[in-house]
Amino acid sequence: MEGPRTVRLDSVPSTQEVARELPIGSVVVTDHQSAGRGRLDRRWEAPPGTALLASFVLPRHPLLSLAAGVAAAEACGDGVRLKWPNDLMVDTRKAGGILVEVMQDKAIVGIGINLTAAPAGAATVNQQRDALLESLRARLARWSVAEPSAVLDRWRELSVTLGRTVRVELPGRVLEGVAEDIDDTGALVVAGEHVSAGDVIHLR
Ligand code: BT5
Repeated sequence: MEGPRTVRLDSVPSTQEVARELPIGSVVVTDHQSAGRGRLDRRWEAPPGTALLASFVLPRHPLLSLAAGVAAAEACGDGVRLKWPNDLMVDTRKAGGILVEVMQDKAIVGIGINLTAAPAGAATVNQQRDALLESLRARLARWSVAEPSAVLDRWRELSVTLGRTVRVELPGRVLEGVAEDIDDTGALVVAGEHVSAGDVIHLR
């Protein structure tokens, strides 16, 4: 079996599909995606050469999405915080996102971070792409095998969601209340209810 690889591509529909074929420890990075994906069939848009666009092949971990958020926020550095479940935020604006796709024997962690351009209303992170890639690689290697309790504690420290009044769209209804905590599974606790998937809107 071949060892981990670093694959650099000028352009690709999405780095996620390339990464699926590679062993744990590999990374796929590109200048441009023609069909970059977010969660739930949403699009991830970045003009060529303006963003870090990478997919990391990692071992599975029960809190991988939060662990990847922690790794990415730390790699981005000062002022970059986390909005549940895993948006990278600069103040109130989104600077990056994370898409975790779990396979039988590994997981693909896709990370997009705006560097020199961002869509209207979004933010950029002031970092060099290659330096950020290396720092991300190191932090992901550490956090993807960390104790779940350590991931949860660090996520809480980096969160801009906890303590806020939020709105969550659930199937068939809307829940509003204070985001009190995340539970052991990574679900957001809003007014006593545990929300395991979805999008939150920070109110006020
Ligand atoms: C995410 O989805 O935030 C996960 C994004 C993951 C992108 C990486 S890039 C490398 C790898 N290969 C891929 O194909 N994907 C991964 P979600 O939480 O669903 O947010 C998507 C929403 O963010 C969109 O519907 C837009 O509203 C917004 N958006 C799109 N592009 C953006 C950008 N460059 N900056 C900020 N917001 C953006």
